[in-house]
Amino acid sequence: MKNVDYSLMFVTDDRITDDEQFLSILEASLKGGASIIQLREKTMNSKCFYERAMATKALCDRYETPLIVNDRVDIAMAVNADGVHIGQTDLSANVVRKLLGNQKIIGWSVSNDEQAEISTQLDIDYIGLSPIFGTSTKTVDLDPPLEIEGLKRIQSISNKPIVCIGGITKENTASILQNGASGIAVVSAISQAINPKEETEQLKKIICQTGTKK
Ligand code: TZP
Ligand code: MG
Repeated sequence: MKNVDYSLMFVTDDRITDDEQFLSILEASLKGGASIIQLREKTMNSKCFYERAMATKALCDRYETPLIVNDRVDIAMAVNADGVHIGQTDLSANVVRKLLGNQKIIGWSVSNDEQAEISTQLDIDYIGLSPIFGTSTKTVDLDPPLEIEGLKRIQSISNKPIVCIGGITKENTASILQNGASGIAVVSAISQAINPKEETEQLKKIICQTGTKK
């Protein structure tokens, strides 16, 4: 599995603890056209994380949409997810590649030019440019927003597909895609929407109208 559509990544919201509500939002995002799902749980114990990952994988399979797991290579392997997203303080990309093999997706967070430079040497599939704008969804380990200027710079440094995250809404999606990103990753735009399916559809429409870097 590779040749991934990064255009619309829904990153699940770990503030939603109720399983039924969690799965209902996930399914709405899949119905609305999310092209890839990232399961992100920052506080769950391993048992609960695994159970949520199994349920998430089953739903993603039903919609033939790839699933990647944030941070946890063990959970990704346990549920046969399509890959992982790792940050600067997680296992190194080399170690993760050894564990997962060549067919899986590895995303790596980049928050500055130096990390973008390093990313060119790594065996990873995309970089998660973080944060592009201000956000209140992530509160720890958050660098200053890169804004469109930062995206333009990093785009000229990195040879990897760029998926932007942080404070992305319908209003700023087009400018991100017009400045070199291959996709957007959103939490609250979808998870906190009154109608998550409609919101996903609207984001998808903007993405289709604007186009993405391949
Ligand atoms: N990493 C950088 S910003 C962020 C993560 C997980 C949160 C993005 O959430 P939102 O609600 O889309 O701003
Ligand atoms: Mg991480």
